Amino acid sequence: MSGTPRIVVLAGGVGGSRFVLGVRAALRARGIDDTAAALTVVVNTGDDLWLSGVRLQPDVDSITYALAGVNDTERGWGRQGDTERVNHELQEWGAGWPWFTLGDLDLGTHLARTGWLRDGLTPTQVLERMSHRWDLGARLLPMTDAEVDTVVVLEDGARLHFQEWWTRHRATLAPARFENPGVEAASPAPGVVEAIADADAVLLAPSNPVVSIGPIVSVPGVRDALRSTSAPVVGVSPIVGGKVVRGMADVCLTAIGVDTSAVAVAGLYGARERGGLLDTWLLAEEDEAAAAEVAGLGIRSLVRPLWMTDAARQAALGAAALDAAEV
Ligand code: FO1
Repeated sequence: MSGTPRIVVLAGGVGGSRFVLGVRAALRARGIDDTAAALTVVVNTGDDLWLSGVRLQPDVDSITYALAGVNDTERGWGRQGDTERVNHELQEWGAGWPWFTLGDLDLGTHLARTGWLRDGLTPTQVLERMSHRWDLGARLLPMTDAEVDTVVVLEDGARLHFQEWWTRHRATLAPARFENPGVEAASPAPGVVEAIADADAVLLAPSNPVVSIGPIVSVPGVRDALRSTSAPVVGVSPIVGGKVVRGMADVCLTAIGVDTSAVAVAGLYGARERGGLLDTWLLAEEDEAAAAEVAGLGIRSLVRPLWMTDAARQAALGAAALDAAEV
């Protein structure tokens, strides 16, 4: 391919940021210096919430911090070397949630964002402004400018914000279903549909299929854009050897009646030639035996190492995804 390729990645938080780092590294390795012109990341905002008067965007921030190199790689969220003075003070006031930590540096991000939202900027404009501080090497777009949070409905009908279910209860309360109130009326953020339509490759990061990729493709217009783009759509399995790589996606999959297997997640996304989302599915070497079953779904499968445990492996996976899309 001559010129700058246009790559779109759909991504959630931790798995999403590692994958985006890998794609950025793979683009650089191909001699593309201006990766920001090549790489657009459509980020899940279904995890977002208001807390203590500020707007939190956990997946947006995880990806921003990771691309900037200021993320806490141990915890997987928040800023490296952050302190918790303000959080202690909030606890003393009985404000916020006692089981949810807002780091001091991280709070600076939330305050800046909230101020700009209050000034009348849209979430897309806020994210654009936030992208100037560091050389991220990617353009970040929220999936929508609408506030579409995720609600977990339990078997007994109780309703919890996703963050309470995930962080406080560590996904131990059996969910009956997940809801994104307001998503039916939401529109994709400006630039999302255009980026997908004009892309040379669309990549689905190995993020949680239910609460990260799920909300993005639930925004009316995104699924149609994925189905109609002339770009190949390549997904990366978040399941390796029948286990989630990180996080609690298995509980989410069980709740919607999908097995925790690479084939079942491929089936959830479906083949583009049969009205679904995928042309190609990258499967882990551990799941090689499932390749024929994926092919039976109408999806081409490629077996590749999917562990993203260091920068070299992230870059190799990014390169594998670009190769799969013939970029
Ligand atoms: N995750 C936790 O497990 N505990 C926390 O106290 C916590 C605080 C937090 C603050 C800001 C932020 O952007 C993310 C935070 N996370 C925390 C991560 C987050 O709850 C989830 O991991 C993601 O939403 C899932 O993608």
